[in-house]
Amino acid sequence: MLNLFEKGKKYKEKIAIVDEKGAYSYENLLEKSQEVANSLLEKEIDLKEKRVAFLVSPSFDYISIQWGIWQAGGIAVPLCVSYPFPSLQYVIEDTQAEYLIVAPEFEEILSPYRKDSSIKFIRVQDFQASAKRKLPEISKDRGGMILYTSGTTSLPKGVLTTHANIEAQISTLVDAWGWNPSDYTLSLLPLHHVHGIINVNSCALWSGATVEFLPYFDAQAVFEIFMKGRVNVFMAVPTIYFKLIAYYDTLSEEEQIAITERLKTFRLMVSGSAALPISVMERWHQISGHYLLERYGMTEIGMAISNPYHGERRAGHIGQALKGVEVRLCDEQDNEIPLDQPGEIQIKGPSVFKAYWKKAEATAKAFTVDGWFKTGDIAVMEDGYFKILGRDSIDIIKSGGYKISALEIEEVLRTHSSIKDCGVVGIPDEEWGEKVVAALVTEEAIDIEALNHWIRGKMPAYKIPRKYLIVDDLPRNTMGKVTKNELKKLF
Ligand code: MCA
Ligand code: AMP
Repeated sequence: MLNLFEKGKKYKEKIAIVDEKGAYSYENLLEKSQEVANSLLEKEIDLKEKRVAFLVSPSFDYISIQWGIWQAGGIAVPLCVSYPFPSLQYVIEDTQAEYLIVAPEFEEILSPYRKDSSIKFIRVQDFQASAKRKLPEISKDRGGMILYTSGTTSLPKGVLTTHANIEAQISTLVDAWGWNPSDYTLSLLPLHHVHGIINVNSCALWSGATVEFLPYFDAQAVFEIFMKGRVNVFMAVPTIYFKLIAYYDTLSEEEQIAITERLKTFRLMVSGSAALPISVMERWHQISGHYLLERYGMTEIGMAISNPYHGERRAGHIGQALKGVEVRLCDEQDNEIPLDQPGEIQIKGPSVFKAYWKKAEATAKAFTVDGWFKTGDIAVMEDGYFKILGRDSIDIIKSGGYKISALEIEEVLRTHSSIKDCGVVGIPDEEWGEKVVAALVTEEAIDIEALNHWIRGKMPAYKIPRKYLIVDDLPRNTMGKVTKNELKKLF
């Protein structure tokens, strides 16, 4: 990761970050992150890949801490600000984090760790200015970050990327999308996922650009920031574009004209993390004059396929392989097939993650014998552009850009005393991509409001079912397995 900090030194005086508290130069960022590194190291020379979990809202502090962990030789484990305690606990304990850095607003929720002798509880406000000291030399094959992703297992898996992986993920996009020091981006995506961490923040800061934080999504606030005239690069998930369009449509003609004029001056607008509906792409083009650049990626690989920066951005398609990323399509036996036939996307290249954290079996299963990463996404190439056709597992749901495991939700629902059995599926939804819904077989009458309240204490809001259906039994095949396609039809 050293290149990120080296590049920062080039832009010392420039504004790197704007947050609720103020504006910070690259020099401020380098100083603060060195302070964080010094404090973490104390008397040690190198954190040697110890896991450092941190729960900090998107801000200058967040980036300083992330950079500080990297510079001290630790593995950064960003925690999601909207998680209830059990979800935070899972990540902290699964990574065996030895340090927990906590912003004031999250001290309460993480207070159970305050007296835990196995973890060092550090308050953000306790980082002190200190004398500069030599920071460790970190080889790029060392672990740099663990992000959690849901999948076909009931519990999320930690995706371990090395400094080299992170660097490859950033530099590929910087080149492909023309990032440069005059760019100014708005960062509003959650910072426990690749989209916000790599595509937005890290690409901008690698390039000497400015990142302005909006720590929560709000359509009105987004347009207000746009109208200040600085932002020229914007990246978001399709749900956000949907919500921006809905809000724009409520404005007066005069306000709409002013916004449209402003958006036309942007350099780049990108959509990803889930399929961009053609209707959203077309409407956004009417509003902004921009064809959204749709790209395809995954926590395990960063970005792999992208519509061109220059050239036609084709609706309903994800584009071509990015430079440095090898892409092939395969049949179920992992044999490569021609690109004009539907097959699983498989990926190779320096941006592909190292391993699922402490899950050797899952890691082995995710790769072919000759080292290709199996994405589970089915695609085909049409006239030189890849198009996603679906996924190989019905148990993976994409809602609001978040990847959600149906199995994880089912497992939690089954722990409820009134629920005998259940089945969770994603059903198509214009705004969210898919909506999580659940069919329940219950022991007794169940109060849905109370159930909702109960489940919100156990998992983040974005994972909870939006609709429940009480059924006598779940549809099953002759083997007794729940048939999820039949289940979907019930909704
Ligand atoms: C929240 N709500 C939902 C969902 N999420 N309803 C249905 N489906 C959902 N998925 C409900 C909440 O419970 C709440 O209702 C209301 O919507 C507002 O919630 P809030 O959290 O405030 O929602 P929001 O702020 O409007 O969030 C929408 C959002 C957010 C901004 C689109 O979902 C988001 O930030 N998504 C981005 C996720 C992301 O970055 N994914 C990248 C991972 P109530 O008031 O009743 O509670 S993928 C990735 O990194 C790969 C590499 C890639 O390719 O990018
Ligand atoms: P995540 O594991 O959260 O990183 O999500 C990665 C998944 O998001 C991929 O495996 C795809 O299923 C989906 N995805 C990302 N970008 C796109 C896109 N442009 N179109 C369709 N699906 C996408």
